[in-house]
Amino acid sequence: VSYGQSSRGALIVFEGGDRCGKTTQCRKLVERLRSQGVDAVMWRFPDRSTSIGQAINAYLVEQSHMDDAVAHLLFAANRMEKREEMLRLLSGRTTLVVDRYSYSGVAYTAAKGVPHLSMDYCRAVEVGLPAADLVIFMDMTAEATAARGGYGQERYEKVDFQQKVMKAFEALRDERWAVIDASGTIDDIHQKVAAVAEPVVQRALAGSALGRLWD
Ligand code: 2DT
Repeated sequence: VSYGQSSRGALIVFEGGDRCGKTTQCRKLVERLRSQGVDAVMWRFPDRSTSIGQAINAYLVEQSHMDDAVAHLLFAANRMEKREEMLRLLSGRTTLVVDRYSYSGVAYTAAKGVPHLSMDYCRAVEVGLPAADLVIFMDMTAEATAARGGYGQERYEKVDFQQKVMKAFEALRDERWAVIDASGTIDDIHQKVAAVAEPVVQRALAGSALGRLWD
């Protein structure tokens, strides 16, 4: 496992509000990369299959109540428990296309506005994880998503909360983010995704250094 410069897979993360089409775009990107001979797999966070993930699932479907700090730490722990496997895959030249990551972790908790869960605190517990080479942010207003008939039954799927999440995501943006208008057709969005993702995959395979959160 190395953050140094050797041929490796890319870590590509999709972020955005609920129901913006992230999952569809993750799948299509993985298919496209594979058809080009790139070894790529799709992951998602939270990973609801682990025991921590099951606790998170119960929280999201409102079958359980948790202190906000505990929920935050569980989401982070759910990534930490996958850290070694992520690094192993990346160093084995597998590109990971991930549906949500630490950026959601920070944005959703920070959006709650709990004074002791500041943005800095939220970020701190993610330290030790690899940074995404590229964050593809699927941009869509909370109102537009709701108008799509988007929201389901889960804890955070409410317009006023989603608006706060969008603000928190804005504060996290840096030069590794590509903001893509999520209101187009699936194919149009896919073309835009491919245009930003493919060069990043090639740079990783050529040996670009893997970053760390939040350098
Ligand atoms: P989906 O499975 O539909 O993407 O919804 N979340 C996610 C957090 O609050 N913190 C996190 O670290 C992550 C990864 C976003 C999962 C919901 O969980 C929220 C929506």
